[in-house]
Amino acid sequence: MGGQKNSFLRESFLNELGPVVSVPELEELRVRYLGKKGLLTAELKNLGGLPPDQRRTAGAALNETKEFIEHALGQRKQELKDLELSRKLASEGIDVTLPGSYVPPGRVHPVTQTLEEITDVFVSMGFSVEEGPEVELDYYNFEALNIPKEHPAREMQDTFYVSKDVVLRTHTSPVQVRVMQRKSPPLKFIAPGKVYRCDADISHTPMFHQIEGLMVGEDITFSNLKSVLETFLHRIFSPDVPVRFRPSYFPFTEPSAEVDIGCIFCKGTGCRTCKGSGWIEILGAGMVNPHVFEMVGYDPKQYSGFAFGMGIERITMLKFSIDDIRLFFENDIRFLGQF
Ligand code: 2U9
Repeated sequence: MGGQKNSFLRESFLNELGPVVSVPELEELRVRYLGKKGLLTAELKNLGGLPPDQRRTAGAALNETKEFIEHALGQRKQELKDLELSRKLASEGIDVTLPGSYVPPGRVHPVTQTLEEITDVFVSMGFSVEEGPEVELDYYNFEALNIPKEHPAREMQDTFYVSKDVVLRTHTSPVQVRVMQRKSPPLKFIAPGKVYRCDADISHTPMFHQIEGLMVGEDITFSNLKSVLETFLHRIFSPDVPVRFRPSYFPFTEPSAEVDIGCIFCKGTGCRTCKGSGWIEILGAGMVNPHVFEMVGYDPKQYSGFAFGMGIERITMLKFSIDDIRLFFENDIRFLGQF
């Protein structure tokens, strides 16, 4: 009778164990057999009702069945855990032989490349680098540079006015004024940065980049200006490029000059880029106007200096043979990726 019960219990347990595929299901099964109200527990409780001679053998048999069930549960639990682990390993595994996903490398913007290259040349000649605000007082942008309110130069530069007295700087020259107000000569620095003019066509954008330079001391002459700019142009273009100075006019320099290089495309014979002249204008320059020195409190009898300015986009266009300035600001990576 007891033996039949035991083999029935084992058999029904094994039938139920067969389809168990998860640890929670296994726990349910354990409770059904070994829990407080479990099938085997109920049989154990029934032992008390048996005569003492049967109780011992039936008890021993039930305990054996209990051990059998516990062992089977433990074994299946381990199997399920192993299975879960190998599934996890398979799903989380990394195939190190797969090709990586391609991340296209970024590039330095061509205008920034030129700006850095020009800056490096001047730094190598002992110039330091100064910066200043892009939203500037009318005073620093015009007044202090010998461009008074009624001066025609104000019409030459189409300006973005923020208010009556505040403008987006039209050149980086206000940086030089601010530095001169702060420091005493000798001075030798460049001022790179963004400038703004209300102008837009194939060779003008409302924002572009300039580098201006200033050197002030007791005996600074036009010869110093010539040698610094010739050295610079030879370093940026080529050591044998011809350089020429033409007389010009700027309110903030006197005398003033425009600086040309021999056309780098036709070598001076005349082409579309140099409009047949054999020369390309690259810089403006001159000796600082004594009025500008007076405005910042320098004695023009004691100090002299030279200044120069150039547009970075224009130089970048020449270096990379680009014919439309607007390409720099469209942010088309098919264009930018070429430089
Ligand atoms: C101070 C005194 C003098 C800066 C100068 C130029 C000549 C010049 C243009 C080149 C092309 C501007 O980007 S561009 O349109 N610049 O021709 N700039 S001299 O002279 C200064 C600056 C500051 C205090």
